[in-house]
Amino acid sequence: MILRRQLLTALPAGLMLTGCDALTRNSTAKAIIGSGEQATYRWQRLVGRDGLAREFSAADISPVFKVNGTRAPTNPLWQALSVGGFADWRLKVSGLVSRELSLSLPQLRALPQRSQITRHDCVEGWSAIGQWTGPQLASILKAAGLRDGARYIVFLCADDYGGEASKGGLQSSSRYYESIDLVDAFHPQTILAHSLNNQPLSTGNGAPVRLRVERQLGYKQAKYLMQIVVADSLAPFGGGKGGYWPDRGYEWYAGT
Ligand SMILES: Nc1nc2c(c(=O)[nH]1)N[C@H]1C(S)=C(S)[C@@H](COP(=O)(O)O)O[C@H]1N2
Ligand SMILES: [Mo]
Repeated sequence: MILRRQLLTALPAGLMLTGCDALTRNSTAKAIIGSGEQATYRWQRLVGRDGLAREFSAADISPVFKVNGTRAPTNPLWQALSVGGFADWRLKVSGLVSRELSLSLPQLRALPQRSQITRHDCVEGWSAIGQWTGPQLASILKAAGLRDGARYIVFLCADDYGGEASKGGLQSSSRYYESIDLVDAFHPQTILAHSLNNQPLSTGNGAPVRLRVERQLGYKQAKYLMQIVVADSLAPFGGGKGGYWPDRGYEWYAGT
């Protein structure tokens, strides 16, 4: 509280705190607090930032939800699972957990479900609104039990992505992955979605299950999930920056 007060008294008179989200979206406030990812991250964590991403109504749902990045994984294991209707797909949960889990699609569907109509914002300049359904990540993490030292949840995907050079992608293709901190992991709108607009996820949109972490940009929404690792450090994964795009210079904390 002391820290927050000191920060507030540093704000110029006339800038009212109308709500964390309103403030963090306000570019003036952002500029005053500081620029860049670290400042956004610290500010949002400082004020708690447990607010919800905006939810929309069914009438707002985009007629087509664009497919971006990988459109169909070439990984033979994923392809075999897809041919089998994902009956043999299992989501592994490992790392700093008390109990490792291996969850089937029916098991994920048997957990309490959350549905949310949200807007997906890609850094490439397009947005789409869709309804996502699946269990909250929190219920899965509670079932696994986090051990001491747990700081990050890392999502390992089935696809290698090479990127498109014209879009700043590169170079060497490597396995897609992403990661979030525990605040986002236990946020109520953070779900493992198996459905988009009440249909099982299409191949393009990330079948059989993808992450939805609604307060962050498109590239955090990892598709084609295979494994979740609870970790104390991001260093061992990929290039060490916490995600396929963060390894290529994008912000790890991609708050909107
Ligand atoms: N596994 C995986 N997840 C991914 C990507 C990808 O290429 N592979 N692309 C990301 C990007 S940049 C965006 S904008 C969204 C696109 O999701 P969509 O294809 O459902 O629109 O997925 C994100 N998650
Ligand atoms: Mo994106």
